[in-house]
Amino acid sequence: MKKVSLLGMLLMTMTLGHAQNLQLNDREYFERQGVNVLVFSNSFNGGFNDEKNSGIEIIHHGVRTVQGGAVRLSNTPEQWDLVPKMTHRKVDHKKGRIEIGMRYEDYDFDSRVIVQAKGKAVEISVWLDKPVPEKLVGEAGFNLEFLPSQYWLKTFTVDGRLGRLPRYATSQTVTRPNSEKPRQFKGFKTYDDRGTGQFIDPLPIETGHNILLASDTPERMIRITCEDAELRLYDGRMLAQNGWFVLRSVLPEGKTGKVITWTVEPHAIPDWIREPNIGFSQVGYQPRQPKVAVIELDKNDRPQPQAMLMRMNEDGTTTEVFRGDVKEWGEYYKYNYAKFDFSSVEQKGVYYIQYGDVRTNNFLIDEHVYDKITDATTDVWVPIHMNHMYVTEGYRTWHGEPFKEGYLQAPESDHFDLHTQGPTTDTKYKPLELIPGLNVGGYFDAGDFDIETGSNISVVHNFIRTWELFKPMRDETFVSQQQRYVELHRPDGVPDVLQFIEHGTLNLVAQAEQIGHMASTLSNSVLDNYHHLGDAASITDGLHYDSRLKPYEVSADGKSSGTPDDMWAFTTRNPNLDFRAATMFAAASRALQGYNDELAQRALTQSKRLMTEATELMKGTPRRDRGGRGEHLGTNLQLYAATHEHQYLDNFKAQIWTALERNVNFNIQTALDAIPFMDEDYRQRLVPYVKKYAEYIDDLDKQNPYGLPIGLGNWAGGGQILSFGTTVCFAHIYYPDIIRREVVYRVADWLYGCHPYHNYSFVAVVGATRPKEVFYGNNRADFSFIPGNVAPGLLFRHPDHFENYDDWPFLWGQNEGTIGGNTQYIIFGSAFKNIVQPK
Ligand SMILES: [Ca+2]
Ligand SMILES: [Ca+2]
Ligand SMILES: [Ca+2]
Repeated sequence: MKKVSLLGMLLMTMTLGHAQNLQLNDREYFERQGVNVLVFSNSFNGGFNDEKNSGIEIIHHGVRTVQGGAVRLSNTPEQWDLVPKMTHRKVDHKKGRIEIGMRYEDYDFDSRVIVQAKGKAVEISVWLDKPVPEKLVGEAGFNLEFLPSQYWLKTFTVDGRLGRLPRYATSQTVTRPNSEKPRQFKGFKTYDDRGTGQFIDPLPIETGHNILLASDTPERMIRITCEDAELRLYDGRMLAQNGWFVLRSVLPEGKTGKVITWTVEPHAIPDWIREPNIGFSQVGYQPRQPKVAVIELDKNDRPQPQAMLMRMNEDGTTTEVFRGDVKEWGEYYKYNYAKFDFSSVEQKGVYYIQYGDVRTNNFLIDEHVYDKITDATTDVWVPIHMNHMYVTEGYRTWHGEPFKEGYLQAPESDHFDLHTQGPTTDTKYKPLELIPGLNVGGYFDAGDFDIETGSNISVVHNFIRTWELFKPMRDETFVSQQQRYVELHRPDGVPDVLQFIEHGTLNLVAQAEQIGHMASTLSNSVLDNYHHLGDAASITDGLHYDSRLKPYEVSADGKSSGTPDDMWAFTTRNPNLDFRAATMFAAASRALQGYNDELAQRALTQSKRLMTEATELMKGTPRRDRGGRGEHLGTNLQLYAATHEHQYLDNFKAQIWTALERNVNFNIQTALDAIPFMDEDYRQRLVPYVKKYAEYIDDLDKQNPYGLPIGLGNWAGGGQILSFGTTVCFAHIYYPDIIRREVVYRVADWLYGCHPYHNYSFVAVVGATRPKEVFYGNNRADFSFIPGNVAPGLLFRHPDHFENYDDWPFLWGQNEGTIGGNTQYIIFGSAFKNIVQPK
């Protein structure tokens, strides 16, 4: 043992003791081993209001289990309850404290919160310069929210009384007059009070001054004490399935200065080190592909020098078949990364990785591991999202036929799903008049049930592209437009992709014919049915709304009701959208020719009309405002493909090279898409740009250990990675010498488990050993998934945390599958299989 002087030992002990206290670090959060306390590193965002991603947050032994710490206006805030605007954030490294200013514009109400490290705890104090406004007395309080899936079934004590947090919400509520309810976002209402004039307010589970949560579980244990106010513990799931456990103290009436002080001490397991996350493809590997596991390590961890690949034999024994060095890659945000390359193992079989004490799931090495990667998406996810149809599978009905009463002309309005209508309707219909014929075809947008026209246009394009490039003849779905009936796993003699093109086109053509142009969306008219969880057919009552009837009254003939639940068509004209629809209709008419000639003809008619009208409407609009960068390049190409009229190809040729000069990454996909229509000269002229793209790909290897464009936005970057993957596949198909085959595998590795946070596959089912188990689909309240869904993936939380919950489905930015994204996955998967499948 190395000799250490007494002074040295003393210094070491002091540093150690020091390290056990919470310190305000360079990334502006409080830190000790196992505990991070973030103070508005992520602030509330106006888009979808309370996204459960903001305020004071705690990352506890690697999991973000606490968020929402802020002054709030209700016991258990819902998504559309008002959120405070952050007015200032002062970080004082000297004093080890962070101050936040918060403002509620609607109530002219300001407050400040100061968070200060005090040993192993933080002190959170609320300061008021003016007393709580009269309207908010008894309502405004300081709240902190705890992730239900990490706290349910855990024990707690409040002032010495024991309890256990419930798996399901069953606490008590009261009703109060609507007049007492603080205003919700833009005056919308999340609830239908059924004519009672009352809203529901949860009662606390417990109240007291000293609470220890998760007293049975050291990694979740937190003690909160408050002397100057009562702590009240609520269950937010009483009002909304995505609610959290909430601890709050109501702000006192008539007081200013420091009005509430909490001491919050998250327990830290001594010398805690996060278990290594060994990223690898849960779908498996082909024998001759690169096989590199990326190992994510706690910054206090030291990499093992070597890892092993173990083979599982058919007699129940295991054999070490390979032992290789673990190579350090370096630091990426809060963790260190290392790689274990076992590409040399090519023998087919069942394997797992042994890294120190960690043994991974097993996985296959086999030529056929990728054969089925798109089947769950095309056979299950897509048909379940077919709107205006009854959808069944075996003994289970996924949903009845939704929106039988059709769609009403939206009046001038703002909307909760980011749409607006107005100032005019741009149609012949009066506000709230029925627009006939729109309840046909189309796809649910995502975890919600609207028809987002822009997405539906992309979806039809994606299906057409899949059809024309790869001609998938797979037939596993019965679709009857006449019966409005879909049955999964029942072949009907028609390739499913053709039926998907038809289904999307039916709704979009109906929009063009009935409205005269494209609607921006067909969506819910009231917020209280927008957050619907359950059978899509029960969102509305299926009866036409008649304002002459009283709410909830049904007419004598049983055909109409006084309940204003009918969906609305948002019809403000957007020539860009019309232009996009026109190109899609041209392509659809080509794809549907010989299958549904009548629909093909209708699509072509609308294509020509909308093209002429949109061009006319856009005259005088600067080019840059006409649908964004590169939009017209793609449009001209699609128009040429659809019509073979040379003017479109000439337009494309006139623009492509300047576009590539301006931005290779953005325009390379469109340039590649043109290759089938161009000559060898074009292919050659593209070479330098493809080389430039290859340099960009090489550079990604230096930026992160996964060698991929990882998004840091408020919606995780899965779409960006899929589109990168698709481009790489096409570039490899046309330029195999420049874009190497191994790059093609990176995206598959990432999707199927080689990524930060955990190593589960982001695609529900698909032959992976350990796919994710919960997604933000329309069955999210069941903590379940719809097979074939692709999660957006790793959500970045500032300043350094990637996250993908697999026990809590409700954060859309990491777990929602969209119809646009999932059909993009079908293209990526088809192109990828085309390259790697044994011919
Ligand atoms: Ca939507
Ligand atoms: Ca079929
Ligand atoms: Ca209705």
